[in-house]
Amino acid sequence: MKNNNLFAALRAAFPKDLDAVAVETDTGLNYSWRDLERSTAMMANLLQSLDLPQGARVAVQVEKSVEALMLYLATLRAGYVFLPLNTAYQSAEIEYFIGNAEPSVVVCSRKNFGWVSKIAFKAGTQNVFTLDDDRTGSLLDRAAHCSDRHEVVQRNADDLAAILYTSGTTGRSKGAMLSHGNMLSNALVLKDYWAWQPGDVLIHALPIFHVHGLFVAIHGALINGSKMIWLAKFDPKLVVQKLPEATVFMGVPTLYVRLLAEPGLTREACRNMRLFVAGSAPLLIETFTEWQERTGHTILERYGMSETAMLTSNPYDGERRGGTVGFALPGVSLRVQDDAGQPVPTGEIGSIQVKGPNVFKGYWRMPEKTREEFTADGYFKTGDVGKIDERGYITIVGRSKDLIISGGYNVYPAEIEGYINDMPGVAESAVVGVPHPDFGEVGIAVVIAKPGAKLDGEQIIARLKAQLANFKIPKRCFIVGELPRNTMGKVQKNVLREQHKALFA
Ligand code: MCA
Ligand code: AMP
Repeated sequence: MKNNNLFAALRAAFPKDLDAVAVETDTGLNYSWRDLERSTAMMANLLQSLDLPQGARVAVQVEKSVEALMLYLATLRAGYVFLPLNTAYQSAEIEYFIGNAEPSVVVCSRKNFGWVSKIAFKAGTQNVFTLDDDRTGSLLDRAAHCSDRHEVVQRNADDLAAILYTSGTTGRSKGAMLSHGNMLSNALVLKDYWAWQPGDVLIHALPIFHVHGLFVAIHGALINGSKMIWLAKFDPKLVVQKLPEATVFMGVPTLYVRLLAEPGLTREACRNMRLFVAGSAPLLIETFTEWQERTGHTILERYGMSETAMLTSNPYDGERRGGTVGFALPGVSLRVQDDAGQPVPTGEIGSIQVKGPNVFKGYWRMPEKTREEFTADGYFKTGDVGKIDERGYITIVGRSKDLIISGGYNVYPAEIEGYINDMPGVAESAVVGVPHPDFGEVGIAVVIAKPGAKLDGEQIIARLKAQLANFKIPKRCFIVGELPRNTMGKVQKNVLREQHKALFA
């Protein structure tokens, strides 16, 4: 029987020479393909020795490191479900994810072990390991005693491989369940569509707890047997320095904006580069054009979601049109519908819906929510609003979901408003996204005080910082007498966005 474990496909693409460099780090370490093979075997054996139930979740909140990458691969290899968590999440956020996902294994950094393990044990997790970005931690200590031989566990295409939490527009985050088949189909399509070649080298500069860095970038390189230049953190100077040794780079728009601020970004520096990919947030046409002028390269913009991995892409050969996200990828059906559920004419705006082998299996333990997000004929409602021009290029013009994308991270206003509304003296609040030169968009808060209460914007921000991941914190907080409302009494967020649109201009 064919093994549909995603790891089996990635493993099969390793080059013949297992001693060649697979990952080169910014601290001067070289990991060979054999290292990846052996270490993932050892970690997979460790996980399997824990006697975990079928479909057990392995929740991981650790700094970026090659060992963290190995842990992801080992989880696949052992047939368990990987649950990556943003390192910026604080205790309330982690408590929710662990409580909701009920992982059998939690891996965290040593400095967080005290509070993370408390949360994990309370939720019934029996195994909590540490892993730090200096190749230390109890996970590695334990794995060191395990065999480096391991047979990849048999998985079906529909078996779960990962759960990615994506915040809900109302209430709490939903776990998008992705299968081995979802991810492998997407990786294979992109390998072809972006014309990955022998000898390609990827600069990996993104975090590894979201689709872009974890799936698009890592699967892309591995399924092509390509070396990665692994940067623990995005550092524009270091990226520019490494460009001559690389052929492929992937980033959210903020990374391109920051790279353009580097005088060293020249045609000469990009002489060996083949492909620059952007996504996760809208790429401004100014950035697209300036990049072309500075480097001679045309950024390829693509569009995707946690629930679907990649959906559309500008072409590799053929015109890459700035401001568009290109065409639906092979195998993806994409349509634009009006509110009545009818297709809109070419060039007109409507809701984007998609279907394909990459579309997720539903939200973890939320069958109702899952049903709501699919149409009767099986299309997933992306919550993005867009149009398709006469040549078939798709443009995202907005979002029907109330979501701010800041530097490639999603911020859900409802979540932040909930925290602000719980503060003493607050009557109501509204969080909206406004344009920002570096992050593309950032959140700001507009707050009304209860009668007689005195509020201070700075204090509200300070309180939020103590509770939430840093990227979610509104960059400014205004105390006002009233919020603009429509005749139904609903807050007009578009009016607030308009009022504050020049705040960071
Ligand atoms: C950091 N800060 C931010 C953000 N990042 N504020 C708003 N939005 C952000 N994204 C703030 C911190 O709160 C902090 O503020 C200050 O900036 C410095 O923090 P630091 O962590 O040092 O920032 P940085 O290292 O400069 O990070 C910026 C970054 C990072 C490199 C652009 O945000 C990043 O890696 N973004 C990529 C996200 C990503 O991978 N997205 C893919 C999602 P203070 O000092 O006040 O505390 S996958 C996806 O969306 C789909 C499927 C897709 O299509 O790919
Ligand atoms: P997430 O679920 O965190 O992966 O975020 C997915 C959302 O990011 C999508 O629904 C879009 O709103 C947005 N997105 C991703 N890529 C692009 C892009 N190239 N242009 C505009 N929006 C994008």
